[in-house]
Amino acid sequence: PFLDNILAHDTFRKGEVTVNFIKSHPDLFTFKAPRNRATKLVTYLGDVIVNGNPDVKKKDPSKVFIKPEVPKYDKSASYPEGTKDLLTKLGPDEFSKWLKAEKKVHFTDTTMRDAHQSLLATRMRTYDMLKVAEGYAKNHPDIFSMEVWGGATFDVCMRFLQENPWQRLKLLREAMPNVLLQMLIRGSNGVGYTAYPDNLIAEFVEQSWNTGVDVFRIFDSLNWMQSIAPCIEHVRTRTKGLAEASICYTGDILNPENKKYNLNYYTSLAKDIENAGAHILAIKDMAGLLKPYAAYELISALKDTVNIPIHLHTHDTSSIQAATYLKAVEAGVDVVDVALGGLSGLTSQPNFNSVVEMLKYQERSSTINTKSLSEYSHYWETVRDYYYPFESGLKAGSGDVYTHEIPGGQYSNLKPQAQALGLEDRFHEITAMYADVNSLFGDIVKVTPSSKVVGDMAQYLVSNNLTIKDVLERGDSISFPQSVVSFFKGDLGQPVGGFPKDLQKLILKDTKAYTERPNSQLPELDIDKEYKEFKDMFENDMSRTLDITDFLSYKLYPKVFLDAYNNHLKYDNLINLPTKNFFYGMEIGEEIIIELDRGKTLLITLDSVGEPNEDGIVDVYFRVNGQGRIVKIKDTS
Ligand code: 3PY
Ligand code: ZN
Repeated sequence: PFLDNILAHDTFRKGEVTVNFIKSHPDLFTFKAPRNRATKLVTYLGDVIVNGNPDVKKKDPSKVFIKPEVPKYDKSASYPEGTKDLLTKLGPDEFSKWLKAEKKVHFTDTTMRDAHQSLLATRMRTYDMLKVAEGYAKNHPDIFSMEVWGGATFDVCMRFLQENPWQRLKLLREAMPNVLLQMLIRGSNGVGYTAYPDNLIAEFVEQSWNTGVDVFRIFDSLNWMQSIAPCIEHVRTRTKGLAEASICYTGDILNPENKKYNLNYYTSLAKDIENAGAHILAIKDMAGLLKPYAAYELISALKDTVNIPIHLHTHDTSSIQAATYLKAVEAGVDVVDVALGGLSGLTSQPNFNSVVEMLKYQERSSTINTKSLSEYSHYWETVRDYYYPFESGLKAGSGDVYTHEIPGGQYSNLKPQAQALGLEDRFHEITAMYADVNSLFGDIVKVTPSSKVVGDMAQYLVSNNLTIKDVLERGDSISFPQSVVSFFKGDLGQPVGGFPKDLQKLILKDTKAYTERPNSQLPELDIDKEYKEFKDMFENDMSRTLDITDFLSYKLYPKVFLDAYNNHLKYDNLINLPTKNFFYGMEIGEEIIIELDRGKTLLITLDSVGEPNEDGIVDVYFRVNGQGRIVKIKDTS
């Protein structure tokens, strides 16, 4: 309720909200005293039972869910030593040397970040991860790292899952203390879609490390060193973690017509990354364009160029990326990214289980236990079903990716987006337009957020029945999407080879472009002052203590944070609610157990659901630990 006032306010709608705005409008920020936690949870359940979860657009009433089986492990056993212990022992510089000297191939498991970001619109809940995190870390201490945070997960956690991303990270850290935890950070854009002040990103890096991140995979959406280098510096100065900086791979180095993104381009970028102080070099093949023989050439050349270990990331959109890993291993790659079988393949990473098998009995094979991997894969296969509304509908690999070059995560989102725009029958037109827009923009590196700009433009042109020719001939009379204007202004930095000048004029009209770092246009944040103001604005509310990490969430996503906070006041922390009930409510007679805190549980039963009265209010009858409780819910259908 209070949020509606805030969101309707002009300042908020224009996206100009600051802490000062909050100070000068205390009337908008009066929070109600917290109610009892059990009542809040049944209010949430009542809401979903009566009105549905707004994020679930199409519910299948005939869906039958199978209970996921958590693989067995010894709860009382201590954690075997893993890479996290080694990092603590050696420190990041020596750790980097150790990794490079390793003969066997190492693996990063992306199941808890990129895999579900790329297959299930990032909707995987902490609840399902925590069920297996401890056992997985105990059974697989020999993995290199678990990618668990960053990228789109930060935003989606708050926006759609009513979770606090920092709490997710903290809990995963506690459950997996022995192996490295990894995050993806978009250089100067942090985990957002635009540049932030440098000291905000530095603080974000420090707090991420404090909460549990060990490996920071840093990239810039245009491969711009001026955005990558400061982030490497933050990791080196503010943490004892590993700075893993990326070259984002695009095009095809073996194509003789490719003059821009050729082998020289990548080796020179890699050298810059090493010189900037990275501990590891990542090849981030976000669209899955790195073909097997190109991988061999690229990795061999990079090994001759830099002294740091090389970590390869890809997406299996074309369905041939296991072959790329094979050639990468032959060329000496140090670590590869894989996802557990049940969440692998297509727009996700190659299948962990199968890649380990591929290398078995070979000189670089690893010690990973594939029988155990299989059990965890079965778990994820079953869990995945609970997320059926977020499946992309892609059924097979596609060689079209070499033409349109759409990153994995974006490709699986594009179909539902096209549907939402009423363009589902024109999906292939959109992907073809994506390629045309990329050429129009001068062939840019496409990864979040630059990929979003290309996607926005392609959808805009198709939905308005405009062509590239229209843009070139009468672009001065077309008003382009905001993200496109902002990109051509320089807000995401400078693309390789610069902007096409004539097009830039057509798009910008009277707006002036700049070529400095976007961050240099942004004033430093007065963190102490603003953090204090932030805490003051919530001082009347006692439902949860806010700390510096909440302040960072708020600075990165003000509206989304306030929204999530408001939901927290209304529903309490939903992190322990089973996924079935979070998305689909409860059936009559269903009993669920919710663990509030360690050892404190609620047994909730749904007895019946009434009919709406003349005001549209529905009585929902629960029993909570045996006591009857009626919740009144407004039917908004
Ligand atoms: C992200 O930035 O979220 C990505 O996964 C880019 O590939
Ligand atoms: Zn990826």
